[in-house]
Amino acid sequence: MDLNEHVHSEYSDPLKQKFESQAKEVAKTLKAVLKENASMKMDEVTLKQVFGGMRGVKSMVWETSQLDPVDGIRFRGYSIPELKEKLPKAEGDKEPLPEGLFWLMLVGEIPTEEQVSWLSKQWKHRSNVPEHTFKVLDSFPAETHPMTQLSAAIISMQTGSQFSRRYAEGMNKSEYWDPTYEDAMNLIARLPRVAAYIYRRTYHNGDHIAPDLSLDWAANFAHMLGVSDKPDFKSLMRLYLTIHADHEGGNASAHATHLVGSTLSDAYFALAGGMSALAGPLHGLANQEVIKWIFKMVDALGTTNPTKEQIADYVNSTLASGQVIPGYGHAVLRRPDPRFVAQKAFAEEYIKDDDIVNIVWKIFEVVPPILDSLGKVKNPWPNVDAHSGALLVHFGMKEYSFYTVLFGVSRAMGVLASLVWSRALGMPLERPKSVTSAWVLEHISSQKATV
Ligand code: CMX
Repeated sequence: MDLNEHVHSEYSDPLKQKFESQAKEVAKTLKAVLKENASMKMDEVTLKQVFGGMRGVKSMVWETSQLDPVDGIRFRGYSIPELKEKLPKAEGDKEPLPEGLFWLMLVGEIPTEEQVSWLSKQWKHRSNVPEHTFKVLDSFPAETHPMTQLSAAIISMQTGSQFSRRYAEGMNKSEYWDPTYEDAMNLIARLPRVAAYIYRRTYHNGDHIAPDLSLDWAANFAHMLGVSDKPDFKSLMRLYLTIHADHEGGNASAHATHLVGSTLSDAYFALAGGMSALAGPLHGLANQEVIKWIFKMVDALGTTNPTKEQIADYVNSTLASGQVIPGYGHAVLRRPDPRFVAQKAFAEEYIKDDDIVNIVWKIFEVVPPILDSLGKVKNPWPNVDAHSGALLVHFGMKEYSFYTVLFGVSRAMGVLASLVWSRALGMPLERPKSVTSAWVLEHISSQKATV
C-alpha cells in the first residue's frame, strides 16, 4: 500500500459518496431508456462527415460539459461568466477555484466553500509524486519538449494505478468506477508538481521549488513554477486552469482519453493518450504556436507596436506561405471563444499597457475579416489559444514550449471526471466501423443505381 493510499483511506470521501449515489441513479435511468429506445435514430452521417473528421456526428455521451457553436462551453449547464460568479474563490480573489469546477463536473452541483476546501486538502494529501517519476524526467535531455516529458511522467506513475491492480485481482465490473475515481484524484493532485518539475528542469537548471501546502491547487502550482511572486499570477492560474478543463467529448484530447479508457486501460494510460492528442498544433500546441508566431512577427517588423496594416501584411504572408493563423478558427465554435473573452477581460482588469497583450487585441481586429475573405474558413474568430500566451509572457513566462503543459494540467480535470463517469455508466469498448475508399465508391454507385 502506498503512502497516499493510506492517508486517504482514513478520510470519508463526500465527493465519492455523492458521485456513487448519483451515478447509480443515472445508470439505472439510462439502462431503462436505452432498452426502450435502442433503435431510435440520433443522427445521420454524410459522406462529407466521413471524410471530414466526423464533424458534428453525435456518437458519444459526455456528462461534464457541452459546447454550443454560438454560446460556447457550458460546464454542467454553467457558462464561464456564471462559473466566475458562482464557484467558490480563494480569500481576496475574484477568480474561481478549479477545485470547484472539478466538483461541479463530477456531480453536477456548485460546491460550497467547505466542499472546495475539503477537495483542496484531498489533493494535497494525494500530491506525493513517486521518486521514479522524477528519475524518468531527469533522464530526458534538457531540450526534450515539455509535452513529451508530461506524457512520459504520466505513464511512469501508472505503476501506482489502483484500477490496474484491482482488475488484476479480479474486480467486479460494478466497481470499475471506484479505483478509476481514485486514480483520477491521485493524478490530478500530482500534476502541478510534475508540471512544475518539468518547467524548472527545462528552463531553470533544475532549481526546483518545494510545494507550499498552505496554498490551493492552482496557487501552489503558480508558486512551484516560480514565475512571478505577484498575487495576480496566482489569480491567472486559477482562471487558466478552470477555463481549459473541458470542451465536451469530441475534441481530440477528450476523445483520445475516452477511446483509450474504453479498452479498460487505466486513467494513467488514458490521460497519456489524451495528452498526446493535445500536443498537436491544430489542438493544444496552438497556444505555443500563437506566441511563437507573434514573436516572429515582432522580429520581422522590428517593432513591438505594429500598426494594423503591418499586422494584416504579416497575416497575409503567413497565409500565402500555406500556414494557418494559430489561435483562430474552431471545429465547432462560430463566435469568439468565451475562453478568449474571459482572458481578455482578465487582461483588461489586471494588465495595463502590455505590448504583447496590445498586439493580441490588434490581431483580434485584423484577422477575422481576412479569414472571412478566404471564403472557406468556417469560424474566423479567436479560440482559447489566441490570448493565453500573452498573459503568461506578461508575468514573465516566455518559454512558450511549456504552454501546452499548462493546458494539459487543466484538461486532466475534465477528461478524468468524464472517465469516471464512463466507468460508472459501464461504457463499452469504443469501436466504430471503418470502410475503404473503394467501398465508398462502390456504395455511391449502388446508391445512385437504386434511385
Ligand atoms: N488559418 C488559416 N486557415 C484556416 C484557419 C486558420 N486559423 N482555420 C481554418 N482554416 C482553413 C482550414 O485549414 C481549411 O482549409 P483547407 O480546406 O484548405 O484544408 C478551411 O479553412 C476549412 O477549415 P474549417 O472547417 O474552418 O476548420 P476545421 O474544423 O477543419 O479546423 C481548426 C479547425 C481549429 C483545426 C482550424 O481552424 C485551425 O487549423 N486553426 C489554427 C490552429 C488552432 O488555433 N488550433 C487550436 C484550436 C483550439 C484548441 O483545440 O486548442
